[in-house]
Amino acid sequence: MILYYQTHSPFARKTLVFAHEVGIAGRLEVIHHETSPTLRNARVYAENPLGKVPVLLRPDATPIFDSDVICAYLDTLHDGRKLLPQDGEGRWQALRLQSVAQGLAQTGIALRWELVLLPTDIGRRSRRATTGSKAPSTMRCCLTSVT
Ligand SMILES: N[C@@H](CCC(=O)N[C@@H](CS)C(=O)NCC(=O)O)C(=O)O
Repeated sequence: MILYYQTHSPFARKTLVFAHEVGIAGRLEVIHHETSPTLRNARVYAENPLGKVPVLLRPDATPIFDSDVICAYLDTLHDGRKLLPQDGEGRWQALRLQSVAQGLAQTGIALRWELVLLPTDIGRRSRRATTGSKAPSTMRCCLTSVT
């Protein structure tokens, strides 16, 4: 299987960490693909209509995307303890934690765009606005909620 990946993507990293945790990382060929709202990547768009990584290319099956979907799929490929239990309270605890991870990744990416990547004039206005932004407190709340 091929994983379209981007080293600075928390979503892509989540899938690779998951693969390591369940012991199947050796089955993945990880290929770095640079893609962003300002850099269209045709190879990524060919597999994911949203143009985003991570994407998992499966042999003899359609590609799948979205880190949560990829993690759920990877969890079906091993016989060990499932990281996403099928039922019971363990399932809701795992999905709760997954939501926190997803929220942290989204907030982190949004902050990076606001503070680092936006053109200077927009960025300057944005940085002023960020003083009252809820992003830092979202980060704090998410981290508190898992500790
Ligand atoms: N919900 C998706 C989000 C994936 C995502 O936003 N990936 C970013 C990299 S951090 C991306 O590929 N962005 C390219 C774009 O927005 O065009 C997931 O969990 O996989």
